[in-house]
Amino acid sequence: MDQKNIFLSKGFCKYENLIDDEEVNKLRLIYDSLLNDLVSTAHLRSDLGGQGELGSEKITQLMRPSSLLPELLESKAYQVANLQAQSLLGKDLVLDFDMLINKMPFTNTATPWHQDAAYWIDLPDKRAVSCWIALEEAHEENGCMWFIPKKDDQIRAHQAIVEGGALSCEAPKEKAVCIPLQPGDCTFHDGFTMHYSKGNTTAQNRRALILNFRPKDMVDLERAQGIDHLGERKVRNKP
Ligand SMILES: O=C(O)CCC(=O)C(=O)O
Repeated sequence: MDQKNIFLSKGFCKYENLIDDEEVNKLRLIYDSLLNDLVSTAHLRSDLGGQGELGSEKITQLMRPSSLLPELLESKAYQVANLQAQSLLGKDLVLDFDMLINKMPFTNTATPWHQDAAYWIDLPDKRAVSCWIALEEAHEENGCMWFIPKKDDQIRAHQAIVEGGALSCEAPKEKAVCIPLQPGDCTFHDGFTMHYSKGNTTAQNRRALILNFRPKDMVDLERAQGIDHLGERKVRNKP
């Protein structure tokens, strides 16, 4: 099966070498400068792992980095990810939002099982795909992605385990598939695909750049309702 058919049947797939080493290195520099800039990024970042103080988050989630650095939108990574997203779900897919999710060394904090669609408003066109790009080798010990093959587009009941933290749902964990990646590789997952990552038990950061794509009409509809992916984390989509 090719990647597109794997994605369409399971709700996720892996792409090797989405971006080359030169692009990985460029993105690492940008990534680190944003992570270390606690002033300009303060309004964009939070702790997906709970309520860590600014700069000492267990899992740093930094939303819309391209709002600070618009040149990211023209970068190779964003361009090729958008093309792949279009090849998976249609030519009308555009970037909805980007984010950085970093797991700091030895923080050992899992990202709980969830479906991304739980964070989003219920849109009439449900096509959406997230591209999770590894900026270093991602493996079980530092928190690579795990997915449960998708059966349908049903949204599960979600709740935040820690107030303000990540949303979580019950998941048939025995079906989970672990997807280790090399730097520059990525996974694509559908908004309804349950996924999770273990904590980072290593001495290095686990840096991932995540780009979410959906039909342009749906992005327009979101914006018209004030959804810009900068607001609080909460359940917006229920069974
Ligand atoms: O990076 C992680 O640990 C979680 C990423 C995630 O949940 C996502 O990309 O939707």
